[in-house]
Amino acid sequence: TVLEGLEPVRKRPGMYIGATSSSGLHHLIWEVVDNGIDEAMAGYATEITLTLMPNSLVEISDNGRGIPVGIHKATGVSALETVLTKLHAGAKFGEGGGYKVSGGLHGVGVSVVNALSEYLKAEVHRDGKIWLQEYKRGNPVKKAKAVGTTKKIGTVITFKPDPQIFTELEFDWGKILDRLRQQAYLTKSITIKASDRRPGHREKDYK
Ligand code: 0RA
Repeated sequence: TVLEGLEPVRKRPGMYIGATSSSGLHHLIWEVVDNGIDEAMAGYATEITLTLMPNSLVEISDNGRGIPVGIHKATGVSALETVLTKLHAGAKFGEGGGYKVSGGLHGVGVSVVNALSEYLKAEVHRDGKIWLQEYKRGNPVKKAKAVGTTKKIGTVITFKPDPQIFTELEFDWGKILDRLRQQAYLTKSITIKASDRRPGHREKDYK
């Protein structure tokens, strides 16, 4: 697998997400949701939740396998940090170094979301532990560390798109619901729960 840093993404965001307008902004959401959909198609995730919060903060969780947290052979850092800080050529890798081809047709990877986020937090529930790592503009603030125990399994990604990159920072609830409705329809085994916690609070579930 070819691994590259995130500088090219911040230099030429349009090459990875098409645009830095509203369209590109929403691409960040599609990318993370598509990873949850991949986990559903692989037979693991059954639920994806999306929460829009004030200040363009978005939280997307899935109950898939959780991004692997073990040390990744090729990089010497956790697989979690590798997944979030390296561009990969369309392949997903697990703890063992094996990889699977992403089910997503045009997924560029969550590392692109990280590169284009002023702030991103990854929380992984795996093997009874909660793992946490935060990033600023794609750079880890610290190493990933276990911060507690859990009975759940899955991934929670919270991010804030970078105003240095995007010309539009307001997420469009209607546009998001359209996409989530389609994804839920195409992926029979998934339930998608969406919540808008910006002023005027609204919610929608797709089964
Ligand atoms: C790399 C490898 C595996 C899963 C994932 C990444 C993964 C990424 C995301 C992003 C959001 N949710 C996610 N869930 C999983 C395979 C895991 C394994 O082999 O155990």
